[in-house]
Amino acid sequence: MIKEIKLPEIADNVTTATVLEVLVSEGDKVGADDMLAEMESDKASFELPSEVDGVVKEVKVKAGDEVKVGQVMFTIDTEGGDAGEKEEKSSGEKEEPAAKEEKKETSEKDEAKVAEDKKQADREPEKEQEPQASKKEEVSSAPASDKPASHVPASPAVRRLAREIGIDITQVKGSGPSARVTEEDVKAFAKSVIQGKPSVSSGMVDDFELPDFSKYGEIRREKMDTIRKITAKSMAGSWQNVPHVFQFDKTDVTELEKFRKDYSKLVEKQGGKLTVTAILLKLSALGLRKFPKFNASVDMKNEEIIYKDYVNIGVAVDTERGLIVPVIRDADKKSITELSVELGDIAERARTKKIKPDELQGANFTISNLGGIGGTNFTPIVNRPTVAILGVSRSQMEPIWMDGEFKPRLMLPLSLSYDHRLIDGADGARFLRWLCEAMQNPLVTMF
Ligand code: CAO
Repeated sequence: MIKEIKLPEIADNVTTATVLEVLVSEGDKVGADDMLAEMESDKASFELPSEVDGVVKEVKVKAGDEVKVGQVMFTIDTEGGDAGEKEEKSSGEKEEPAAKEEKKETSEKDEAKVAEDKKQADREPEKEQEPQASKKEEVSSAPASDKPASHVPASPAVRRLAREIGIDITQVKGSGPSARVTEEDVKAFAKSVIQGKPSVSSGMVDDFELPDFSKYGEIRREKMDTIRKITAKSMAGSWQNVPHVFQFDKTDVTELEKFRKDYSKLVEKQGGKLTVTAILLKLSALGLRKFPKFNASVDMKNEEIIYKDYVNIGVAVDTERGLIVPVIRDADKKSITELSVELGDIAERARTKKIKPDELQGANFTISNLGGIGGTNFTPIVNRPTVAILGVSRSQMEPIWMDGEFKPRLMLPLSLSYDHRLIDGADGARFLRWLCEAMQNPLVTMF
C-alpha cells in the first residue's frame, strides 16, 4: 500500500512551508516516527514525520522547495506497516535516478553555500564584535541559536544521530571541512552534556528525561495532533528566542459596557455580536497605527526592523482541536460592526474546521481574550514574527476610589506581552495605557 505524506494543515498562520532539508532517500526504510524532512514556515521550524512504517518510494521535494498545505511530499510503501492512518493510492512512478541526481546537486549546492557563508563570515570580522553576531561560529555552550538546522553542514545520517539522541545540531561545533558537523562532534557534544557542561536547547527538541510515570499509577499515551505539535514547537521557539516583558493594566469599562448593551441590537441586525473582543480589535488597530513598533517585526539576521503599513490582527480562538489564530485584515479600516461580524464568522469557521489556510497568515499583532472563561490575568506568549500580544481577562465589578468615594466600576484587566528586542518598557506601558484610556474614552483615539 502506498501512503502519501502531505504537508499537513498547519493552523497557526501557515499555508506553505519551505523544505530545509530532505532527510531520506528513495529506498530508505522508515519507521512511523522517523522524520522525512525538516521544514520551516514563517512561524516555526518543524519536522515532517513518516506517520507509517515502510520504505520511501518517492521523494517529491528537494531542499528549498516551497510546499503548500496538502501537497504530496513523499510516498511510502507501507509493506503492510500500520499507523492507523487512511491509506491512499498513488499513481506516481519511481524516478530514482533523477531524484538521486537532484539530491546530489542539492547537497553540492549546500556545500557551496556553507563554504560561501564561511568566506562571508571571514570577510566581516568587525561584525563579530557583538555577542549575537558570532552566529557564524557555532559554540557548544552558546545561547540557543536562531540558525535553522539546515544551515548547519552535516550529513543526514549525522542529523539523524543527533535527533535520535536528543541533541540540537545547531548547538554542535563542527570540526570537519567548512565546519561540517561529524558523527564524532555529535557524540562529543552529547558526552559534554552528560558530563554536565552547559548546553541550551533551541526549544525544537525537548531533551528532558521523563520519569517512568507508570511507577506511580496508570498512564495513557496519545499522539499529538498537528496543531498541538505546531503550537508546542512554535511556542517553545518563541519563548526561548523572544525576550518577553509583561505589562499589566486595568481599564474602567463601565461606560463601554453600557454602550455595548445599547448598540448590541444594531450589530445583531448586521449579523454580528458586539463583544469586548470586537471593540478591542478596533481600538488595538488604531493603537497599532499610533505606535508602529507594535505593528512591526524584528529581522535579527539582517539587524533590521520591518514596519508594516497594514494592520492585520490575529484573534486567538479556542477550538476543540486547540488554539487557532485566524487573522482579521485591515482591522484599522473596518467599523466595529464589520469587525463584530467578521470575528463571529472566523471564530465559528475556526471551530468548525472551515477556516482557509490563508486566513491564518499575516498577523502583525494578536488578541487573546480568555475573559469569557475567567481569570484575573495571564501572560500570553508573543507569537513570532509578531512582537506583541494582548491578553484580556475577565471584567468584574470593583470598588474604585472616585470623587472622594468608592464607586462600583466594571474593571477589565489587560496584559501586554512584548518582545524586548524591539519594544522597551516605557513603550509597552504607554501602548497599554493608551489602550486602557481609549476603552474608557474612545475620543482619545482622535488625537
Ligand atoms: N470579560 C468578561 N466577559 C467576557 C469577556 C471579558 N473579557 N470576554 C468575553 N466575555 C463574555 C462575553 O460578553 C460573552 O458573554 P454573553 O454570552 O453573556 O454575551 C461570553 O463571555 C462569551 O464571549 P464570546 O466568546 O462569545 O465573544 P468574544 O468575542 O469576546 O470572544 C473569542 C471571541 C473567539 C476570542 C473567544 O470565543 C475565544 O475563543 N476565546 C479564547 C481565546 C484563547 O483561547 N486564548 C488563549 C490563547 S493562548 O494565548
